[in-house]
Amino acid sequence: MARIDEQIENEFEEELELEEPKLYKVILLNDDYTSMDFVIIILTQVFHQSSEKATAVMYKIHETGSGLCGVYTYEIAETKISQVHTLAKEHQFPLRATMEEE
Ligand code: TYC
Repeated sequence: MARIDEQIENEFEEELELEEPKLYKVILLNDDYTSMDFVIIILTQVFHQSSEKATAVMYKIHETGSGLCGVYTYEIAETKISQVHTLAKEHQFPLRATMEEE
């Protein structure tokens, strides 16, 4: 029965293109030059984190080398990464972000 339900669901999904999109983690990397305040600004402005959460994530990155900023579909993750790199370049910081499939 479960097999038939699954088959019917698959047929519907194929017809309606309802497959869940893949999700990607956007990860910020530590470096020795970007200021802590700038990283907190990035986490609040680009990733919409509260200042408490942004501060905790910034220290996690500082202490362990990397940290999770958010989880998005591919295009949104790519846009966030490009915003981070553009803002970092404008402020002359070497801050880098990357993504990993969930
Ligand atoms: N390590 C940096 C410093 O000591 C702070 C920092 C935190 C840099 C997180 C990048 O993604 C980063 N100023």
